[in-house]
Order: sequence, then C-alpha cells, then structure tokens
Amino acid sequence: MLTVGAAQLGPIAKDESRAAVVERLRDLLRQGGTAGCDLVVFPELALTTFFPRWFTEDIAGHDHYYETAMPGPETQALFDDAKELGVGFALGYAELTPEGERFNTTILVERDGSIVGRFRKVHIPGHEDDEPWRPFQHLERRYFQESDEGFPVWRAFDGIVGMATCNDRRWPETYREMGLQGVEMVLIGYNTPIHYAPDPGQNALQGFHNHLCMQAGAYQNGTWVVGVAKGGTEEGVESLAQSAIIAPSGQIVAQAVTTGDELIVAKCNLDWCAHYKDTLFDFARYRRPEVYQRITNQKGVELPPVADRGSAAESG
Ligand code: CDV
Repeated sequence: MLTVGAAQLGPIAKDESRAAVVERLRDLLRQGGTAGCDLVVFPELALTTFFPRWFTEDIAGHDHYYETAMPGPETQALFDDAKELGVGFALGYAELTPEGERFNTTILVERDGSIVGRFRKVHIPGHEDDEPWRPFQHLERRYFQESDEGFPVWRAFDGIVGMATCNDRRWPETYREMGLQGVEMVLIGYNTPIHYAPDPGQNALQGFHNHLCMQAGAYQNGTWVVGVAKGGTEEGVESLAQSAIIAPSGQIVAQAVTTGDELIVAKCNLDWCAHYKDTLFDFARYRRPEVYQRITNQKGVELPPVADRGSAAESG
C-alpha cells in the first residue's frame, strides 16, 4: 500500500526566486506528510517558470534556470524535510551537467532523503529555432537534448517505480518499456499549454488527450500512473491542470479541481497491478514480439508499395 500525493503547482512567475518556489514545494511536502503520504510527486520543471517559451540566441543566458547540483544550496531543505517527515518525492528540474549537457530531468528521492533514481526526458517536443508566427515559443528542442537512457525503473517505495516527463506520456512505448520491467507506478510531471500552435483544433481536446494517454498507459501495462501538472496562466500562457492519479484499471481515483498549488492523495494498492499483469496483459503468455517486426528499429512511417495494396485488395 503506497500513499501517493500529486503536488500540482500553479504558475511560477519569471521573476519568482528559487527560494520562494522551494517554500511552495516544502509546504506541499508537509501537506503530504500530514495526509500520510509516502511519496509526493512534483511536476516537470518544478523549480522555475517554463522558460522554453522564450527564445534566446545564447542559451548560456538562461543558465540560471538550470541546476548544476542536486541537492543544491536552494533545494537542500527539501531533502532535509523528506528525511525528517519520512516522505519521499519526485522533482522535475532543468539539469546542466559538468560536461555542459542540458536535460529535462526528474529525480526520485526516497523517504530517507537519498536519491534513488534519475530520469531524463526522452521525447523532446517543440522546435529548435525562433518561430515568430507563434503566440509563444515552445523551444524545448533548443534548451534540452534527448536522453538516450530510455525508461529505467527502480525498486523503491516497496514497489517498482518508473518516471516519464510530459510529452513522453503521449507515447505508448514509454509505458510499455516500463511495463516490460514490471513497473507498478509511473510518475509523470507535465507543462501542457492549452494552445497548441501547430494545430489549434486540438486545444479543446487537451484535457481529454491528457487523461486518454495516461489511462491507456496504466491499463495496458497494469500499473498506477500519477500525472502532475503545472497549471494555470503563467506569464500569459494558460496551461492544463487536471492532475490525476490513475489505477491499473485505467480509472481515475483522484483528480485536481483547481489550476493552482493543490495536493491530491490516493492510497495505492500495488497488488492491484497483478489483476491486469497476470490476466489480459500477461505479457509472457500473450505478447507476440516475434511478429511485431517494426516497433524496435523503425522510426517513421513506411508506407507499403502501392502495388502491394492493389494485390492485397484483389486477393481479398
Ligand atoms: N512540456 C511538454 O512536453 N509539453 C508538450 C506540448 C508541447 C505538446 C506536451 O506533450 O504536453
């Protein structure tokens, strides 16, 4: 039985200090302690405003948004709180490595304050260069590189826990990679603007698509999923809230009702995963990797030759 809190955040202003943000996180962690949480999950880039919405020629000019150490001087208090309260946490932040690499990272911290896992975002959405036609930029591909570390899972919190970040949640491979390692709880932070500039027709469906992909990922892999938003209107950009805790059945068991700082809590029985992992989604029994010829190495769509379509139709 793992009691988890999804610590949704409201907007973080561009000029909000790291110290002020950490105080907000500490408050939510303490609320988690009072609610009996073992683990509190914070969103993607939880320490700063969503800075990829601004173009800069020189990325180094944005270095103050990145963490070079974790814990660092300003985040140490969170680790101390975790140990004191006996409440672990997952925290998304911008990572700048000593080698100068930039990742959109989430760490998993156990109840004793020790880091047990680090995940770097795999699917980096948006664009690399300034696109002035957009009402705001989504320059994640300028500020972060893609991780080649995949989707590991960790034995933590008396279960098997994995992580993913925002856009990763829309890809079935994300959950299946972890499902194949027996994952029992997937932690996902997100920053999802309501306005999707390449196809605004999707704007009205943001909430639906958010839950659709996480509920499907949970069900198809027999795992709990904790989806945590940074919501509300941040620097003029409205982002989706609707943080949710989802059972292995695919059902939402808790959902945020505000667009601001809000902790939602659920008691998660990790044994429920077996109901799905041992029946409909008994991978060892029913998966057919030997006939899934394309999923491992093929990147884009490869259409069949036109002639093949004709002959298939003719042969019925
Ligand atoms: N931070 C994100 O990864 N946001 C994307 C937007 C750009 C579509 C998302 O998938 O929510």
